[in-house]
Amino acid sequence: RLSPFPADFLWGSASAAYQVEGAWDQGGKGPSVWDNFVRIPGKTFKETTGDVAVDHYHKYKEDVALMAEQGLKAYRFSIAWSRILPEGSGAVNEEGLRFYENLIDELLAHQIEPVVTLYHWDIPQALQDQYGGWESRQVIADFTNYATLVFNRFKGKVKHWVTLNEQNVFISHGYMLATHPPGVSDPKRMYAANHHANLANASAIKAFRELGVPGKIGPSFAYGPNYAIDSKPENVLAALNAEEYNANFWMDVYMWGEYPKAVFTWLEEQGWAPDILPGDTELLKQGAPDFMGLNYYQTATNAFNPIDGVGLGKMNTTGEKGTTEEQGIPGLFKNAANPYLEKTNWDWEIDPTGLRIGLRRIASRYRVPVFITENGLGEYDKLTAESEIHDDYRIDYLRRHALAIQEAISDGVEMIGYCTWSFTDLLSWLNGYQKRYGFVFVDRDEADEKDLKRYKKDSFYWYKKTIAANGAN
Ligand code: BGP
Repeated sequence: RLSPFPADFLWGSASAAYQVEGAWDQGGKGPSVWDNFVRIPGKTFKETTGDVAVDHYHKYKEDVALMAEQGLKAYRFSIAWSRILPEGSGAVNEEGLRFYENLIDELLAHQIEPVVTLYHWDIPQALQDQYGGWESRQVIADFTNYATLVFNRFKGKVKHWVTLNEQNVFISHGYMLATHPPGVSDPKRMYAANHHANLANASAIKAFRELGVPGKIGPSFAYGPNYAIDSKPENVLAALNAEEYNANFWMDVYMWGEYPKAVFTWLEEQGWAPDILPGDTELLKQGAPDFMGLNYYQTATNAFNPIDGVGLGKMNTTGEKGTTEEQGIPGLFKNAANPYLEKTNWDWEIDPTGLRIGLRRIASRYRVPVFITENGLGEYDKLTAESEIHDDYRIDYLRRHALAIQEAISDGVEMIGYCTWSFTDLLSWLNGYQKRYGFVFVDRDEADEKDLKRYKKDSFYWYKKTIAANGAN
């Protein structure tokens, strides 16, 4: 029998500053690494930028009114570090703080809980130029100071805080796949930057506790639970390797302050291990989060990969089905298509049961409450002549994932809430504006901002009913 959702379950939706705000050079904001990266030819789909995005910076009241109409309980958004500290540290831009204060007050006036992400990939360009951003230990102090400023300003108003969004994604894409800023491919640099991000995360959580900020704090991790392609022992081992390298490698550090031994030994053998200085482990151990934020989109299915097997492969960023390349770590594992799962046009496998499996694994490994901070379906949507959007595929996707959460709750997993990705349509980092996720359609495409008018999709009304009933219908 299914247990009901808790009475205070946070039915929410999420976004990130760079993907919605626009106003990239307005209101005293300094440039972030993304503002620069999108200007390098060939880096994003059709050279799309977030310069204007969906202009949430100017239209936030209209967007909050739509959230209120839907009955949303929580809205997760990120603060752009360089809107608050244009140089990354030092002089504070009061106008930037006021923008977020206005947004938070507007949400609270409509009984919507603000869930604040401190970092969703947009480190100030000034810090990248000064000392190489995440590659320098200086980032730990600068991130902590920025976090402290924000904690002090918004404490009491914000109850749930997210430190870093998808450290595993911004680090691996930034320093290995070279598809995110700074766009390099160098494992030694990657693991150093990653170690500093771990320390910055722990240091911000420590500061949060020392300041006595009321509420809960944790990172949001991009979790894709791993399956073996079949029961051949070499393939089962490959899936175990993948889970260890792609998930435990990050979440063990968040929770326990230590890297998994097998991975760290491998890093040492490769000559890629980060320098762990005296005091690092103590700091990491002081940064255990109150909850694990999980962004769940899909599972990964794995198979044996020989030592001369596949390495990095290209992603599908065009929406042409079947263009994702095989990839893996030679000698450890590779990804394989799961014959039981359907795929989106961007080759993302649809797997609601995988969410239940992932929630069970995380709850039993770490014994912390879980907050799903992202989950959703990126697809082409069509505005009809009657100004409607019939996204029944998205309703089906979300309904099945909400049900998987309810099943996990019934299994005993402690859940804080569920934020869908996303509330309005927004910029998909590498896929432009044609890959849409929102409940609210925004009329724009890659080249043309059009009028940025908002239209409610069918899924908007479905989620409204689901929230009102406190459960999927
Ligand atoms: C997550 C990010 C989001 C969002 C989402 C969808 O990794 O945290 O910012 O973009 O994925 O991804 P995409 O836009 O690539 O489809």
